[in-house]
Amino acid sequence: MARFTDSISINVRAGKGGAGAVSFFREKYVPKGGPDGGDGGKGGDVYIEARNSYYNLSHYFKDRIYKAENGHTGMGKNRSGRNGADLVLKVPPGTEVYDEETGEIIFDLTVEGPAMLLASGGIGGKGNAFFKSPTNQTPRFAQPGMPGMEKRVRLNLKLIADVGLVGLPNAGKSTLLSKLTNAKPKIADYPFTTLIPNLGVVQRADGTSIRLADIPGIIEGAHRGLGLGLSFLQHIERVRVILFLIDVTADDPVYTLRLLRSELETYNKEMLERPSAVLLSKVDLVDEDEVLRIRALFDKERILAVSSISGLNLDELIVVIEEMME
Ligand SMILES: Nc1nc2c(ncn2[C@@H]2O[C@H](COP(=O)(O)OP(=O)(O)OP(=O)(O)O)[C@@H](O)[C@H]2O)c(=O)[nH]1
Ligand SMILES: [Mg+2]
Repeated sequence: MARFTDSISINVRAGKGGAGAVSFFREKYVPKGGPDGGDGGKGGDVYIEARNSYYNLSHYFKDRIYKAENGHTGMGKNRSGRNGADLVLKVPPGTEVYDEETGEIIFDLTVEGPAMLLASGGIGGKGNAFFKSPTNQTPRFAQPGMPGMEKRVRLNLKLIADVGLVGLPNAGKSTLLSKLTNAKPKIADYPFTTLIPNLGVVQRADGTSIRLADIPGIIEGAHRGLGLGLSFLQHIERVRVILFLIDVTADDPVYTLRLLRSELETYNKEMLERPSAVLLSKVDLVDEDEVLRIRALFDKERILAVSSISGLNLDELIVVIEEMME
C-alpha cells in the first residue's frame, strides 16, 4: 500500500515563454523580403486540482520541481510558436496549499473541483515582424520569452472522511477498516501498529460512498504526548460521525470510553458534539451473556457489538453509520 504522506513541499515552475523569431521573407527573384519572424508561444501554466480518485500525496516527491512545458520559439513566415502544455497537479480533496515563502494559505481544496491556477506561464516574445516600422523596415531583433512563475508550495492533507475510528491501540480499528472498505492497512497483535492514518471507502449500491478514517491508537495522556500523541487527530477533525471502538475483553470498557472522550475533548471540544456510537469489538472472543453484561454497563449510548472475524453486525453497522450521517 502506498504510504500516507500528509505534508510535503514541492517546487512548481510554469513554462517560459518562447522567443520571438528573427526572420526575413525570402523568395527567388525577390531581392529584399520584409521581416516575417513570428511570436513565441506562451509557457504552460501550473494548476492544482482536487480529485476524488486520489487518497494521499505519496505520488509527489519532496523538494522536486514540477514544471509545465516552455512555449515554443516563433518561426519564419509569421508562424507563431506553439504554447507550452499546462501541468495539472492532482491531489486528494482535503489538501491545503500553502505558499512556503509567506506561509499563507493559497487554496483549501476541500472538494473535487476545477483546476486552480498556481503559477502562470511567461508570455512569448514578439517576433521581428512586430517591430517593423517606417523608421526600421528591417528589424534584426526579436523579444525573448518571459520567464514562467516559480513557487515553492507546501501541500498539507487533512483527510476528508465521513467517519473516524477512535480507540485504544489494538482495539481492532484497522481490522474493521479492512473488512468494511477497500483499504488494506497493516494489522498486528501489538499496540501502535498503525502509525499513519488510513482511509478506506465503502462503495454503496447507489454510487455514493462513505469514507472511513482509521487512525493510530490513543492512550491515556496522549494529549501530553504519550504514545503517538494526538496530532493525527487533525485527520478526523472534520468527520461527521465518530465510532469509539472498545475491545470487549478490555479491563474496564466504560472507563476506556471516558478516557477516549476526554482525550478528544482536549484536542478539540467540538468533536464530542458529533454523533457517535460505541462499538464493542472482538465479540467473537466472549459468549453472548458476557456481551450483554458489558452492554448494560453503558447507559444512554448508541452501542453495537461487532466482530471483524465472524462478521457479526457489520452490515448493521453501515446502516447505523448512514443513520448518524443524516
Ligand atoms: N478475535 C478477534 N480478533 C480481532 C478482531 N479484530 C481485530 N482483531 C485482532 O486484534 C489485533 C489488533 O488489531 P488491529 O486491527 O491491528 O488493531 P488497531 O486498533 O488497528 O491497533 P493499532 O493500530 O495498534 O492502534 C490483531 O491481532 C487482530 O487480528 C475481531 O473482531 N476478533
Ligand atoms: Mg491499526
